[in-house]
Amino acid sequence: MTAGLRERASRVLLANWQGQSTVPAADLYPHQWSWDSAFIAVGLRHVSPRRAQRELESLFGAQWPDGRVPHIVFDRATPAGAYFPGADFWRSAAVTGVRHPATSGLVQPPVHAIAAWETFRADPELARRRGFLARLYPRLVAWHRYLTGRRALGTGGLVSIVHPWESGMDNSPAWDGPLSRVEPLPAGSFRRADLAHAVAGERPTDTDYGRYVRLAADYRDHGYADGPAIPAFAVQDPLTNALLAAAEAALADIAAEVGADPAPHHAELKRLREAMVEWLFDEGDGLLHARDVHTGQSLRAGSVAGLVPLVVPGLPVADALVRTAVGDRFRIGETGLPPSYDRTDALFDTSRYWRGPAWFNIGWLLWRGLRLHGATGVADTVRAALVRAAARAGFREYLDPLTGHGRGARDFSWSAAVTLDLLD
Ligand code: 9YW
Repeated sequence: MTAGLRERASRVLLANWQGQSTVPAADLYPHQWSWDSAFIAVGLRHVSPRRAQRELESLFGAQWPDGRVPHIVFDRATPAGAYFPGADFWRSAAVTGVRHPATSGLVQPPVHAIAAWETFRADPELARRRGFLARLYPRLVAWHRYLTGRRALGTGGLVSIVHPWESGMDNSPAWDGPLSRVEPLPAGSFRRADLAHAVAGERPTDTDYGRYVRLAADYRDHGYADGPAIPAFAVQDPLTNALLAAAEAALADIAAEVGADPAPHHAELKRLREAMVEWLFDEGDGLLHARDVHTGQSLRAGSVAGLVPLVVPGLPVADALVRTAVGDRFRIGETGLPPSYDRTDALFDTSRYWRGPAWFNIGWLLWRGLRLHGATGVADTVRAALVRAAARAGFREYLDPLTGHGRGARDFSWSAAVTLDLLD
């Protein structure tokens, strides 16, 4: 059944390549997205190591002077109305100047150093000849320092995100509580371009969007300054902090390769790992939970983001997370498809975006994390299920976690990319 799958996945990546970077999905997401590019590079390295390097280089070419890597880099050739909120909404030139690429002002989870290291490993000779890591290393360092410096809101030294879009899991039920404090903009005050390409019942609601747009506009109107006031939505997210910790481990490898000192990166990994366990881990339910910066309260929820810390080397609570992953709430050992939300919870929804569906990138992260901590049998089940789903449903944006049926956009880049990596 997997015959030809590699070729089909490669064709998706080639079709979505725009010359310097790859769009997540041709119609729905016609620009470059930050964490998508990282997952895309991980797959693209099997097709063209040079393109995989370009993918990351073009993203970091849009890095802001303060070190942030924007969550969207806009393609000037794409018509303005094709995506909302577009470049005219974010007005990044007011901060970065008109000669800089037009971008959003938010960030996405920092999986880039992991992708850079994997991309290097695909063809070290080419990478060395092009100075790939030598040029990228200082930019990755600046990116991580932006997060640990400017986004260390709240106690514990963990990184905070200031918008649900920054979590990569926009409408996760984990954000329902803090979002309820945000007054949504009326639905008629903006035009949702996503609904021209997607089924409304599988997307965030208009009220969700009203809140997203309000938060983004407020951040923009404060010049994207991180402080002194804390934005209305500010949470310490386990997925963001876990990927940063794992990325510090990758940065240590990169540092050693380019002749820099890996020690600060090992120290940062250790610091983040300890803080995550101390502040976000809940022994009672064997999961990490986001923490609300405003209230200091744990946002207890059943988000799969709480399992992603499995990617962190040396995580002392890994066994508990594996038990949760295979337990009733996620059943990953049986199905192999990780639901984005606890399947036993009343809020679980098999088809609405990050409120239940299984996503390929999260599956890939869990596959890596499970292997890292010796749960190879479960990791194999995840790998087999993702490959089977891709073969049956195609490279869909997300999947019904109970049936494996495809949902959302077709020919979705990161779905094709991580499948290529799983097939390797
Ligand atoms: C949006 C592009 C992005 C992903 C996010 C996903 C969605 C909506 O699509 O965001 O309009 O940005 O939630 O994780 O990066 O694929």
